[in-house]
Amino acid sequence: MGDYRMTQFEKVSQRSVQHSKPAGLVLQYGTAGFRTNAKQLDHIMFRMGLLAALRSKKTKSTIGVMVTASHNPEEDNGVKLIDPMGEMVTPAWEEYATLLANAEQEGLLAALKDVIETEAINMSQDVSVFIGKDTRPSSEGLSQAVLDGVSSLGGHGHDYGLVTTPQLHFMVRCQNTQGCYGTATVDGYYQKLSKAYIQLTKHAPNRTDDQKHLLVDGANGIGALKLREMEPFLQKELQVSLFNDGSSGKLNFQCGADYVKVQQRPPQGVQMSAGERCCSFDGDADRIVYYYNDSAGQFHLLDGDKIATLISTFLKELLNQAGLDLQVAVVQTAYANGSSTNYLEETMKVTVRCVKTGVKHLHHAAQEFDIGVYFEANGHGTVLFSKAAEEAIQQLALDPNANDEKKSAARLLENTVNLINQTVGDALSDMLLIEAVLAIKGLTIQQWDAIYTDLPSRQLKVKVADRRVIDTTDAERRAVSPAGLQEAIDALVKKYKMSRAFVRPSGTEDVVRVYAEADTQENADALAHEVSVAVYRIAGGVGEEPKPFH
Ligand code: 16G
Ligand code: MG
Repeated sequence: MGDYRMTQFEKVSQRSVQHSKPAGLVLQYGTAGFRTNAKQLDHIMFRMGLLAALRSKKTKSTIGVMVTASHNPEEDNGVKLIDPMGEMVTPAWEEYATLLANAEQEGLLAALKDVIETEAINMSQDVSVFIGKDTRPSSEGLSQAVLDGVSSLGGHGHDYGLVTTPQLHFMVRCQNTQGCYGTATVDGYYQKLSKAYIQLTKHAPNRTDDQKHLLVDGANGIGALKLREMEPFLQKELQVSLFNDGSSGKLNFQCGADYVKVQQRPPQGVQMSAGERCCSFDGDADRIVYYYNDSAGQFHLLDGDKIATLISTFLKELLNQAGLDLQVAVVQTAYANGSSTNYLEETMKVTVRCVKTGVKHLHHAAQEFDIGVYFEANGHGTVLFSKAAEEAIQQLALDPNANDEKKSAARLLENTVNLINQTVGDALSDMLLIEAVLAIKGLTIQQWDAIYTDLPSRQLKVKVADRRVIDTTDAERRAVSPAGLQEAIDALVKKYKMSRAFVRPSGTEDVVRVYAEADTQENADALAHEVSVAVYRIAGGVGEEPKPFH
């Protein structure tokens, strides 16, 4: 009984040949999806199009696929999947992604059928996939390969073209909440955020143009483009000088949030005067860090920890004013500066939770609280409000019996909720929130910086033969293997005051990362170096032994 029409699977099989996998190539769906040199990714993109189509059938929802390699160099690229509520794809499906990605050409259909069977997917269900890409030259062709994958399973792919990663997350959530979260367009995103921002800045009526002025390093990426697009919506309530806007410089090269955070120095190409407020986005605009130079020319970084502190303090004060009994918690990783954790716990009296590196872990933990503020020190973060918290805030804002002070606080909270992209960390949204908070509280960047003083820290990386020999526990703060490594670290840490150090295998690069902090920069540098040497000796270092930092 031959069917004269081409079956779905024949179509997949035929199209997949145009996106054939290099035999033997093995790639992992890592912390933030697949990420490697763009030349190796065409088959991955096609297959992620297939997987997104299946995920859409399974969840009967719109799924997102973002083509980006974030802060990696321009020649790399990558892809990540977005689940129906705009969050990162669920771990079980990360495994399917790795499975599909590594099936050799002749085994692809079998791997696909495996997923369909395991998940009992109804293949007659419709498919809706949203696709976005960053500004890398390779993103154009690679996003076409995703679309090819979606359509070869008979699905409909909506191509949003150039968008930031958080914009795509936002639009997926809008679509799957039938517009409750906002309108699933880039304009809908600008409208929702700018409206909330302008409402908030009404509570800071006497700002001068100087106070509204912000220097932005766009990392020569998509964030620069989208900030330009958004500017008219902000009605001059934010006045931006945009640097590294992509018109001449190279993506992420000596600029962007990752460069500034890791190097602890200002980006190239930004003209900063003393005391001026500056921020940097990363290459897909899901991270932001702030910084300034003081009058002595000294550089000061305000990273994710400082941002989490500013935002959680602001929220706590508003909740107090509103008389709302909602718990605020802050979720951090092992990279959080010890001073920030101390300040949050001891002075602010907020609950602090430490989890493994990677946005999905932070996001998940933050969901357990009424209000969960999460930030990685590297500047990726946002705030999650439980449904009950949002309802309590809305109710109070409308309550005819509530006094003016409470109502006003509730309205501020309401606008804060609307300004925040609750799907994922978002440089544009975080920037507007920070600007609004500074304006309302009347804080300069120096005053914000002075809330607590960071302990000096240093990050290094070590090359080893196989980084999987390192296994960690306690949210990556202790190494359980190889034997003797943790004992060596403990002994080194004891030599310094106010010190702490840990090591972990990177999820995105073939290296082991080392973090150390101590009472002085010299000591933090020395401790980081000594721990690097311990890793090199105990965990199978390759190449030259790490040299002292200076
Ligand atoms: C990815 C993660 C980021 C994490 C970083 C760690 C997402 C969206 N991004 O960029 O959260 O901090 O990896 O990289 O999850 P590492 O494992 O190489 O240190
Ligand atoms: Mg990023």
